[in-house]
Amino acid sequence: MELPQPVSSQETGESASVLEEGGEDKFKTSEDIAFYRRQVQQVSDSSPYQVLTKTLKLSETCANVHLHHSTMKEDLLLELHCLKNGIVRVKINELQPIKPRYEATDALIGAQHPQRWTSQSNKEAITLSSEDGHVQLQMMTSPFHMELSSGDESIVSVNAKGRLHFETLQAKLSPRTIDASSGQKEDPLGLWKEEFKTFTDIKANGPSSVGLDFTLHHFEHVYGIPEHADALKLQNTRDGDPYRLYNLDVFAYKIGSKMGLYGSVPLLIAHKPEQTIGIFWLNASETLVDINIANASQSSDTGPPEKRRKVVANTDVVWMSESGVIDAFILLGPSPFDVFRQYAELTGFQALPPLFALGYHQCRWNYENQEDVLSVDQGFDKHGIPYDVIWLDIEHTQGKRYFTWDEKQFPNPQGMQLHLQDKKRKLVVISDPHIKIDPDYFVYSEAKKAGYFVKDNEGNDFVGSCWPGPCSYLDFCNSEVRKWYSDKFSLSSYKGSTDSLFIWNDMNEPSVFDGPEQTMSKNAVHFGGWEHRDLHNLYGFYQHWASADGLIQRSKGSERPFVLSRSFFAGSQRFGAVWTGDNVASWEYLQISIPMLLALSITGISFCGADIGGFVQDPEPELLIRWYQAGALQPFFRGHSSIQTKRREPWLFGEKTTQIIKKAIQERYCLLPYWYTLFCRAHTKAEPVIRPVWVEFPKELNTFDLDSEYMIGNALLAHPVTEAGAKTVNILLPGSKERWYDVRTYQRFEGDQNICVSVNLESVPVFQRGGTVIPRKTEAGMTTASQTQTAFSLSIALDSKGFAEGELYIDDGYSFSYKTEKQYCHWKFVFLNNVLKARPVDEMGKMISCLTVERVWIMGLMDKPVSVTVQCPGKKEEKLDFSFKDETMTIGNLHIQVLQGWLLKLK
Ligand code: NBV
Repeated sequence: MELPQPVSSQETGESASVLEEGGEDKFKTSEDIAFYRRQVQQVSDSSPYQVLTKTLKLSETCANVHLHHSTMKEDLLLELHCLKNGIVRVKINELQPIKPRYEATDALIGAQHPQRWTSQSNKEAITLSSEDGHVQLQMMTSPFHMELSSGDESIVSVNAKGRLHFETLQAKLSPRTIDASSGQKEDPLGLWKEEFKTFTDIKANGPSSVGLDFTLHHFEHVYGIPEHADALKLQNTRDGDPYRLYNLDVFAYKIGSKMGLYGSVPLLIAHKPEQTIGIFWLNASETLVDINIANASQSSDTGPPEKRRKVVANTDVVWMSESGVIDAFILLGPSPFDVFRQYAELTGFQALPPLFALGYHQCRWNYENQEDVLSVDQGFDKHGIPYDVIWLDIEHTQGKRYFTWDEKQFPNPQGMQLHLQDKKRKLVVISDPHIKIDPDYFVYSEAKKAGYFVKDNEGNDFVGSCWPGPCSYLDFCNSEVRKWYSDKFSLSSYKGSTDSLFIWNDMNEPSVFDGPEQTMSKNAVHFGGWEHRDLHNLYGFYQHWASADGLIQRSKGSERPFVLSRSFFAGSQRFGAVWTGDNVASWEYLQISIPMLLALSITGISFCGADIGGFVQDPEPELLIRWYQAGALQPFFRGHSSIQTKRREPWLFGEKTTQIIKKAIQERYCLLPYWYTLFCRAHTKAEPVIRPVWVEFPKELNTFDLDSEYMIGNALLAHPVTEAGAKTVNILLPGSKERWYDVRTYQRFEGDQNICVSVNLESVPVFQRGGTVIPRKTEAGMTTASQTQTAFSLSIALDSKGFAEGELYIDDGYSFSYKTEKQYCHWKFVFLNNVLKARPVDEMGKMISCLTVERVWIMGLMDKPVSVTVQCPGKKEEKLDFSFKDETMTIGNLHIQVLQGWLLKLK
């Protein structure tokens, strides 16, 4: 690939190496990681830990017991919690650490709800049973390992492979760790000092890594642990190439790699036809995950013969983290949706986005000045292409000083926003975490004075190079800094901002151009004395949090924020959206966007997207078209491009391309009632907005490996075209009892078959599942706000029993009044026995809406109805005109108020 040139600006701190594609040798491989080498080297046949049975204590909330290391003579404290919602928490810390070890509890929300254990013990084992009788935990005492079962099924073993590893903190340079007599190079195990390229990591606390293995019984399909540019189904790492969770700025990252990218969610989901479970490893330091999927002959099941026959495979998962404690949550499912809910009850539900954020976003590094912004805005109007938000990247600031404007290029930012506001459009601007060292820059001077920057290991402000040159980095891990940063978004502080300006947090891994692996040195120090190594993966999470809070406070708590963050951790879903960073304009990156977004979606982060068109390099028109079509079917829908690329607003590639892109965007806008309803379900029920096909068809083995197609909610199956020159696409329509309908032609297909459909440049294969009702808008409009008065349509796809159901959620689209005043309506539509009924999902919603349903079409009607009538409350039954063709009936000109109990009867 051709290397893009660095941006030319003398002031900035960028270097050519920042923009090297793949830039792989900048980053570590597992062999470069000392704690990984140590843990792998120490693998032995059996665990050195034993349970000290006599120390067992049961309390209201947990069971505690000591684990004794037979050679090191050190004791650990094991805490076991059984939470009411089907979660078992396994916590291991030092019994008496010489100083506290970091716990990533900010990722969690609220109180857990423990239940009591009862116990039985003998010399060999302690058996714990949960109060409700659903969970048993058998703890073998020597060597220590545990079997977790629910009912009669053994589900997970813990430490069965003896990989419990806990490096207890020691006083500096204890003789145990430096063996001077070995004659080897100083500290070969990287205990107190680790070198990588030109960087030396001096470890103030010495070795502190932790690790533990989990055997997942009879599971051979595992997913999750984003972010990796790889297949959805996790691969065996027997080759010594573990999945890495370490947030890094990787420009034009390599596909098919297990290296760490911008964010991390340490949640792994295992699935088999009968059950889905999750392991959530709550640790914010660098983490490596080894996966060993053993095939049938390798798996050793010692259970009774009838169970042994059922063995397919076991998957061993070893989690290893550089510091902190062991805090693992085993989510017992049993369904995929149970796992999603269990995880959300720990880390929070997806924030409900303002409606505009589900529209189309137009971004570029950079829109040069306000004329440029206004002419792009006008371009959308001129071509009749809907869009909601235009974005400004780093160049809009005065020398990369966030919260300021380049006054030459943007002399009237408020005027520009008011102009956009008139058209009901928004502006998003970037705000990165690095702060230019400049005593005349108010953000710098205030933070400097208050001591709000991360420190280096000598107690000075940490200094690293980034876009503005030498910078210090805000210590978002300190709640006081977050509060202060949030205040920076107030209209009085942020000059030139208005309440239609929203935020983008980039470079928050954090990216430090001259740091090891282009990030912050692990021995930098945060508030509370924590080393950066302890919480690295949480840094971006904290900035995202502070920005979202800032926008909420700006509106005095009344309006929903929109903040996009590049870096993330477990729980980031509470603050807004994330995207997959610096992808490339090639077909492979379009393809990989699907599994990447699915992995995020099943690990709680529903609001996610990938740069449409590819950030780096120039897409040919066909790729751009296909990317728009795919992006319109993904949750966060933003076109974005790097400063080195050619301009690519949708109308720059000729009339045909413009029209096809316009159609894709318009279709997205028409489908927004469905997307918004799905976001409501993600917000309240933790259902991923887009989801792998196996989530909807958990028993269908042929769905378990699918990366090219996915479900949008439970009703739509999308298979975007992601191959150059495609003339046909092979699609799996799952489910032997299912029916599927092509959303454009209404053609019906039976499930459980592979079909080959012909495609042209305009085709986007999407199928509606029989048994569902999808709400749509009858017109796309030019913005989401312009749709407020637009009528709905309902597309009803019947299953083989002539049944269908679906929902519609609406609220004002921007405030919290859906929560504080129940200003929403949530309706359900059920078609049964030739009658379509509308009724509220719950009676709590108070919103009054006069919006109407204009059009209903029913697919899969075997016979043409003789007549159709509608009955609205307080009105006489009315006969309706309809048309019927190829099993599909269409009723237009309905004008029924959508939100009142009405009946549509077919005879
Ligand atoms: O701020 C400039 C870019 C931004 O456009 C992109 O989306 C981010 O992922 N940013 C990275 C920094 C420079 C990347 C080379």
